[in-house]
Amino acid sequence: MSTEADISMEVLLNSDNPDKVLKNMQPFLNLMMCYECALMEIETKLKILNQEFALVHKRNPFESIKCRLKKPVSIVEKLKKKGVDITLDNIQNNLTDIAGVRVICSFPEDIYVLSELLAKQDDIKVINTKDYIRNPKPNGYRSLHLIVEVPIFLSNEKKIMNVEVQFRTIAMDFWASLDHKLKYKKDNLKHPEIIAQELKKCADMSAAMDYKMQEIRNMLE
Ligand code: 0O2
Repeated sequence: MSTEADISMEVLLNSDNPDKVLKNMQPFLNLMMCYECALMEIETKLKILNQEFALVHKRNPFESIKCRLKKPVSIVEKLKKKGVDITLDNIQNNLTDIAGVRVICSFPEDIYVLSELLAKQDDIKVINTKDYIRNPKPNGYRSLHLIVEVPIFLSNEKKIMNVEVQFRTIAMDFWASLDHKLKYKKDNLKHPEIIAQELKKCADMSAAMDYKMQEIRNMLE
């Protein structure tokens, strides 16, 4: 049975400005608030680990952390691509990357140390892992992706929310931002395949550099 919120979600399909429509929808805003709280929980957990590492091991396992909520337009696009109706339930049941945290580490080893420490916390449940570092994508993309469930405590309920946590090194992040540009400019390029080949070479070189620098760090320690 369709709820009122689901029906108003249908309005989006015919709207020229889904961002504006969605911003006026309280149930949607409530859901987004929950995802934002989940982001804060994960960010705090990671910052606590960083703080402890700085004191105990005299190093920071991550350099920076970025949190983002998926934009309404991208949510609608992704649901359409999946061929499901645009409803709040479908957002929660079909999309696991509404809340996204990107953790940028200096060294590949730190990615695994940090992700394991996060994963073993007793209020966290890892529901999916994609290791694009041990198994890079054919284009050279490297990152470790975890989908985790984290509880948030509101005034009258506890909710379990999904968060996508992407771990990558500074070099992997630098590469991914350039690759992202290729994705959007592809149609206007004469030879996108040549750029893709060059990017793949860069991905392999920077991965080699990541591991070489890690070896040096380990020798220094
Ligand atoms: P945005 O704007 O970054 O969020 P799924 O989310 O599981 O339905 P998929 O593609 O199987 O879809 O998930 P996957 O492989 O885990 O990738 C999800 C996210 O990883 C992407 O989000 C990107 O952020 C990043 N990513 C994956 N592959 C690549 C790549 O080849 N290059 C770059 N630069 N980033 C990549 P979105 O939704 O695409 O975009």
